[in-house]
Amino acid sequence: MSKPASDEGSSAEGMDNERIGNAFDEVADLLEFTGSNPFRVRAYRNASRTIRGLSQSLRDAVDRGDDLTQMEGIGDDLAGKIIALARTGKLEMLEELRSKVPDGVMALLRIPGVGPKKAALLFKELGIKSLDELRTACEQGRVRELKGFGAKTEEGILKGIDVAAQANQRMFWSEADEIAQSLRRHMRGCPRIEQLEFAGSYRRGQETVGDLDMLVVSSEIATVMNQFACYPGIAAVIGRGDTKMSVRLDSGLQIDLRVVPRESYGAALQYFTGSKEHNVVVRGMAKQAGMKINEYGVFRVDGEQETYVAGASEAEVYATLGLPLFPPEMREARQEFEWARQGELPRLIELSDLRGDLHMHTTATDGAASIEQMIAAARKRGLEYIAITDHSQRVSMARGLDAQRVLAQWAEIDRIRRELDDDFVLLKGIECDILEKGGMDLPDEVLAQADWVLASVHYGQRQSRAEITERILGALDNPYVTAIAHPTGRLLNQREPYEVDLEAVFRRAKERGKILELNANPHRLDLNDLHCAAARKLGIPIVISTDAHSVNGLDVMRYGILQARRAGLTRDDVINTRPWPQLRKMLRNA
Ligand code: DGT
Ligand code: CA
Ligand code: CA
Ligand code: ZN
Repeated sequence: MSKPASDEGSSAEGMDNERIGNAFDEVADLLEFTGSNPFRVRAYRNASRTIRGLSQSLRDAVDRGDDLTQMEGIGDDLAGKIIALARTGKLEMLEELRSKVPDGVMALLRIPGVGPKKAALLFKELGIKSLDELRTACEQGRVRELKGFGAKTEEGILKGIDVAAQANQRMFWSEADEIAQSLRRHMRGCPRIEQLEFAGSYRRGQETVGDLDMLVVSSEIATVMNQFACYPGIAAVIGRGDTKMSVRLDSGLQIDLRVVPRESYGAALQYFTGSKEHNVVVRGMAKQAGMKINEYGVFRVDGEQETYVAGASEAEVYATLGLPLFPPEMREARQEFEWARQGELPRLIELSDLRGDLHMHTTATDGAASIEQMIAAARKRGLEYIAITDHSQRVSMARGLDAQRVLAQWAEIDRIRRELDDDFVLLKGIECDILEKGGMDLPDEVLAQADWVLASVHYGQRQSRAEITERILGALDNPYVTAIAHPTGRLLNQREPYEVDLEAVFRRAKERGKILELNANPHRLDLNDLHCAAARKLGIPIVISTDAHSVNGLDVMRYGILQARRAGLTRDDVINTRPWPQLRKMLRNA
């Protein structure tokens, strides 16, 4: 067996053990679905289990030309398929099988209790090709008529369809975080764990998470896995091998556990934190330096000889390449290597840098707490100033404020201010709608009396790109508007951003000295990380706001901070890190 021309190419396009295992499982599902010989189906399932349980990388084994048939359950045929998958990432047979089965049918397999056989029956007998079609068939009572189904199964399927539909979606980071924290508490019940960390997109603070990757250092692997297996809320154990175990929770989230030895912990953490793109660059640098880096460690390569040089901590792994310990949020192969070359990473913003919150609602509109309650909660969280920004009249569902009511609220704020200590500042604000036809929802004479005016689009989100862009540019031209709130209107997993020419918005914001909001609500998080980075480059100030509608709503700030860190923002890029006297001067100059 000859070595591939370039290691880098093969690993970038190739697959690791998990992906090869996934491919074999899919082959097995498809074979079973198409009514293939059960022995053949089982051969692929067994091979998948063997591969997932391996403690070494198949990619490396293929590179070295190892004899794969030495592995349990792997004959010549399967060995050939592993080589193809490791080298090209593709398997001809799998492509062919996929082409025989309509898209969507395999989604039926995600329903708990529906395997390939039942799915095949649903397809052949009722012509069902998607989750939606299956839901309709269940509701019409057609599924219970099938042989081996019955009313109970039908009911179970109907429930399971929602689970399956969810399994397709990436989870909000905030929800994944709750699970990660509860799982961490659960794993504390196992005294044999030396280290535990969650890697992957979760650690990088991505706004949504595909699955959770948990790393554990322990010498007692079985004990750790047994503890994991009894975590409440596990719907199924997907696989359990020598060092790796995967489960799916009732919520649909998959969790991969890897148990690694102490000397590999840093290397594994680095590898599984990713991103993949970041790791490709790191591996390339290692190669340049005559080294090799993988999830087991950093190795000096000397002909056939590989000597372990580092791996216990991430810092030492990076240090062997002369690289700094990148904060996980930076690891996207965007600017981090350039920063490292220049000798210094930016000091990313932290939650404790924030001194104020400039977007929140009260009982005057759709909030659940009074102004006084919001003040007390903000103080408890260490803030020095807040702006009350209730909705304007156009948002009638939230009983938005007309000119008279907002002026009354500001009079009340003046009264409260007189009772406040000097160390806390309460601002008269408003979240004023940008009307569908353009223009602001409140007259200029009213806006002129505010300390802080947010402008936002809530209605007419389906207008054309030109119309929406014009509306926002118009708001930026208004001398009393301070900032644009949630500038793209997206709701993660639910609503796409509205059509808007953000470049034009950024240019105008820059010209007019306006501020753009990063909304910290974990379901919004607009601007996204790339937008924030672009704003930073242009020197447009960002405000990170909670948009709280209750006292607890103030706690979402940390999600906004994560997003800001992914964008590379520092304290200086975010205006609500400034003490109030400084911020006040900035707003005056604006
Ligand atoms: P996710 O789960 O879709 O939100 O995203 P990640 O980044 O958590 O991806 P995941 O769970 O597939 O893998 C975790 C990390 O492991 C990933 O960020 C980098 C590393 N990794 C996984 N597979 C590969 C691979 O085939 N090649 C390389 N270089 N790295 C990989
Ligand atoms: Ca992941
Ligand atoms: Ca994973
Ligand atoms: Zn709001």
